Amino acid sequence: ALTGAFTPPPPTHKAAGGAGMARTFNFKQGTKLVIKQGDITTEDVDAIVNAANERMLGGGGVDGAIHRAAGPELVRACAQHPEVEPGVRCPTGEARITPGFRLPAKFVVHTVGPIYENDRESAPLLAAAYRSSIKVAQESGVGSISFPGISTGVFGYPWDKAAQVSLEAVDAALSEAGEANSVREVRFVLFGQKLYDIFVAEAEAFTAKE
Ligand code: AR6
Repeated sequence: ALTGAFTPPPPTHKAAGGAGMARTFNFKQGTKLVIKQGDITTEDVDAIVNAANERMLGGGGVDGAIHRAAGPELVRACAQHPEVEPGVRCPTGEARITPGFRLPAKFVVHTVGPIYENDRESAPLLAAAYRSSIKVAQESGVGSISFPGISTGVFGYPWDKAAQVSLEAVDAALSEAGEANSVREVRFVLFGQKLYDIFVAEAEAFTAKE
């Protein structure tokens, strides 16, 4: 009765449950896609993406972790971005870039995902956050970039839907840039195993579609 219940993990799959699990895929225009479990603040890439809020002066979750690891210079660099309206430095769906200061990453791309309301309103805003992030990264010649699961924490986006929208948005942004694309590797760095598993499943379905 248990036949087929156990499938050996693929070679890139490290011990189940352990931090450091990672799977590698490819977007159709050639950029490498890595899905991994871990802490984004330790990523040794050109840029890490922060799931910020519109004020852009820090917060909880991954935002708090990035500000703690980058040091107090980060909030000062954020504050230098002008307010586009009172209290808003980065409207939802847009992105801003700063140096990474004490982080291994050279840059932090700050973006703001939506507070989840419903798919019709929230999906275009989540997609815009990813596309804007890729765009500002490309403008700085970024070759490798790590994303957290934007909006999957306090902003409450359902995880399976977030994974689908996120991967499709990055794929579209990379394709749109054409020859001008500098981004050769995109990583999703997910904190917990459940979100990691959901992103892996979506990447498998997504890359099989192409
Ligand atoms: N590395 C990777 N992922 C992390 C880390 C980390 N060090 N820490 C948390 N996560 P959230 P949001 C995951 O709530 O939903 C902030 O207060 C976390 O498990 O950080 O976009 C901002 O200032 C979750 O999967 O961001 C905003 O006000 C994901 O990162 C608001 O939260 C995002 O969770 C943004 O909400």
